[in-house]
Amino acid sequence: MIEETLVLIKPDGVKRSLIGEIISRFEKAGMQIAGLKLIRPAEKQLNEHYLLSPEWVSGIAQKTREAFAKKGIEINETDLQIAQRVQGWLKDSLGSGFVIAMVLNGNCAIEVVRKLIGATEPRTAAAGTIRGDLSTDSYDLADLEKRSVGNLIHASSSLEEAKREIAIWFQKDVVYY
Ligand code: IDP
Ligand code: MG
Repeated sequence: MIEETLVLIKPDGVKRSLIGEIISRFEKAGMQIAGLKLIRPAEKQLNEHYLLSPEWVSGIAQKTREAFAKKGIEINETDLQIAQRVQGWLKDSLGSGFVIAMVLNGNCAIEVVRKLIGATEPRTAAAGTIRGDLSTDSYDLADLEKRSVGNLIHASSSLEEAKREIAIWFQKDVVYY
């Protein structure tokens, strides 16, 4: 099935001059660029992109609690407090510089792009993936430095997420093939 997905090259990728390298990997895999721009995200876009939905709040809280439990630390915060803290880091990070926003179009674009970018944590992302090849950042270092993990890219992870996110970053100026 031909799909569209939203990809952001985050400020860490733009600052490291990895725009060409990253885009070429998507193109070589057969993705078409259906929309592309270099922008400084507005506060409204940051809030909409990192929306505090109930699913995201409980998911991120659970992940954070589990990570700290492994280190023998119990977190005395509500799920919402944990999620707001992480959301603050995410907004600071995505808002810290210029971002490449693009819509990619292709067969099974959502699944294929997620495969190409690799797992969320670059340290454990497989070699051959964008995150695995181009970064070494890890959750523990990010938590220590009170920031989000620098993993170069955002990509939608479901059809619903793609639809919602494309509308945040692109108006009707997206050109589809
Ligand atoms: P994804 O980007 O692989 O879809 P999500 O779980 O949607 O990962 O998280 C969004 C972003 O939040 C990640 O890309 C990463 O930058 C950051 N992030 C996720 N979990 C953590 C964490 O435990 N510590 C720091 N940053 C995190
Ligand atoms: Mg995600």
